[in-house]
Amino acid sequence: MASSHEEDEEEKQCLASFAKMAELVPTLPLETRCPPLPLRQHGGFWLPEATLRRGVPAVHAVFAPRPTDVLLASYPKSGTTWLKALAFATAHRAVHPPSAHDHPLRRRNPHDCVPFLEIGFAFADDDADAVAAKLEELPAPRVLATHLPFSFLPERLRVVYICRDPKDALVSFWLFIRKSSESLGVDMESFPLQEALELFCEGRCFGGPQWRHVVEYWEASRRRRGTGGAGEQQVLFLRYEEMLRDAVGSLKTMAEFMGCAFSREEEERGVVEAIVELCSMEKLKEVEANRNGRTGLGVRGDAFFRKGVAGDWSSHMTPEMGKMVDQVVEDELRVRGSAFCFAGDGEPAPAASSIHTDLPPSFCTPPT
Ligand code: PAP
Repeated sequence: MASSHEEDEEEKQCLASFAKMAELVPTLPLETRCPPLPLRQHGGFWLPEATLRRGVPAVHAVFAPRPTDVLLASYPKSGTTWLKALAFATAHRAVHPPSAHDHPLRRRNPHDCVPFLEIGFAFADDDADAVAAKLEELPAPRVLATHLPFSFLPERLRVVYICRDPKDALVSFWLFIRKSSESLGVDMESFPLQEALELFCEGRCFGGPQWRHVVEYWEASRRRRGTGGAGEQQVLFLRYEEMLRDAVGSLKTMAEFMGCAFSREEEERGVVEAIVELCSMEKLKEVEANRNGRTGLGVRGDAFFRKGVAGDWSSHMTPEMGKMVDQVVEDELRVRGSAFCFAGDGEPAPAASSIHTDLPPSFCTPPT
């Protein structure tokens, strides 16, 4: 277990090393037991080799953030697809009202509406400049996504993070791999749930350790909320479970943070509810691209939409397996000295009116 001081040192060294990642990667610890990709450990996290080799350097050297960009960040299987749909529909509601029959989310997978930053750079056939040029072409405000840890991000970004119960994220990941095993070339015989659980508890999984991923963003959200000076990161920390309980309230908070709060007139017209409905599991599951299509990265569209509830881990893991995760997380958070709690920190989610940012004011024109 790394102490908090050791983790700070790791973060500093990690930042300094992004430029020479290509040389560094072959020397980093390797993990091949967690499909679908070989992982390397750097800066305290296990990330896909290609992400480290090509994705991270390009994000720092080629990607040019804009003040109006919104970056959606998450540990895998924490509600990214849902967050992408909600943020995209909110940011572009002037051009694409949620009721429009040809709304992009009625035709395309949310992952094809909101690209992953580092994954695009890591896995595209094009070179980094060509990928960056495509990002430049995205209509403003750009909504982008990442699974990178907070300490791997460039500065000056407005970040919305979504956190989920680690047990549900783990089970959702394992079922996702099982569902797409054919296209991912994964032999599930060698990846039973017990193996996934053990790797997860050692933090040796995509983006792991999950708790460290979450805590970095949570700490950033508390450090910077309402006090960020120009050029600083600002992080809105959302919880999947809270979003399930109150999707409308969460969306209003997110829109305010994104700089495109819903007007009273929009609220009265039911625009917020219409976006929530458009992005609901039921509606997204009906979309042909999400039923039978594949995303731009070749993954089955339907693999991203399963149950979408809190606590479903218990349908797949025994109570003992659940306790094992809880115990590891609790121990690790104690060693780090973090006040973070997955069950909630006793604080209600920040109300939209309590969020003060120094970021540009609303950049969306509400639909007329
Ligand atoms: P990713 O990291 O590969 O992008 P991500 O979207 O974060 O995946 O996670 C998928 C989970 O979000 C699935 O959870 P489950 O396996 O426990 O069911 C998926 O069902 C859920 N999900 C996808 N879309 C929605 C939605 N519209 N509302 C609620 N949950 C959703």
